[in-house]
Amino acid sequence: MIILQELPEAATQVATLLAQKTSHTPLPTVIPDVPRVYYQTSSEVGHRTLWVVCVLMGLSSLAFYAMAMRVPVQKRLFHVITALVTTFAFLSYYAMATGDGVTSHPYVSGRSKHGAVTEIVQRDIYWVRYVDWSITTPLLLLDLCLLAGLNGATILVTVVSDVIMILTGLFAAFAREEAQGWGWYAFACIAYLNIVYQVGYKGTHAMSTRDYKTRAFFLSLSLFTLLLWTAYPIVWGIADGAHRVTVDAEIIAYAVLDVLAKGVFGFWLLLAHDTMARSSPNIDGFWSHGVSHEGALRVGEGRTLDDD
Ligand code: RET
Repeated sequence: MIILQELPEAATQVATLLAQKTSHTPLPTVIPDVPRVYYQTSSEVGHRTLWVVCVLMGLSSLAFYAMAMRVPVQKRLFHVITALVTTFAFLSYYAMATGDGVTSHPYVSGRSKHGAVTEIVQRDIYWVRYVDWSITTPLLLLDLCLLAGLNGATILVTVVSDVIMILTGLFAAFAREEAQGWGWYAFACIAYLNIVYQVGYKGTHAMSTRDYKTRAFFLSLSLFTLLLWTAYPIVWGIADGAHRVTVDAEIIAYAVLDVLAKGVFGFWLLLAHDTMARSSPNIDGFWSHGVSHEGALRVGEGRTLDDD
């Protein structure tokens, strides 16, 4: 923590000097209480961590695109979704490593006996994480939902809950009052519980008719996801919520979780998926062949709208 402003002391010195010069009209000796401002920011350790994860996400993306090219387009859905996840993570880590996507947000860290604010801390918030999560977590959930064979209605509810979770998490991070922030946090946790219910409960149910190998795979991958995802609100609560750990510690904690939740998750899903290639879904239609132009009537080819 760096003390940047020693305003009360400076103000005292200025007042004393001025009082010495103007003997006829002495200045009032009451000095307003100016809160001290401290800054919580990352150091070299955090900076290096961000670069390491940026490189890992970039390499994972290349590996996932290469794996996608080795299978026919009909079998590429999981590869494309997973490669997009790490691509977005690569971009967001690049932003953070180069000093973008971050802003300093104040919170009150000290009050006098009478309740006046005496200390303010300006802590770095990496808002680009929330942009990343609002795109990548729905894609990760889509991987799990498609694997479980969940229906469209359940997938929509899951994805919307996820977006609500991330947006309310963002509002929590930028809350003006502590109580308001924890209120947003509570909404995010409710949305998260709904995701666990939709994917965990309904997903397991939808899986009951599938073969043993696919069922065991879904169960272990979703358990792995559940454990990792549950760690995010815990880290958030300790770091952004209660401000109990440094910005570097927060960066490292999210770095480990992100590598596991995106990189390791992706390799696990795609490698297992490739070994189960015969039982994995074959997606034809628009995904593999695009829009069919056969029999389509085009305005401007032979007839015009004026002919009608
Ligand atoms: C927040 C804070 C508010 C409460 C909750 C949260 C949950 C976040 C989750 C994030 C998952 C991120 C992943 C990223 C992958 O790289 C927004 C931290 C519940 C579950 C999987």
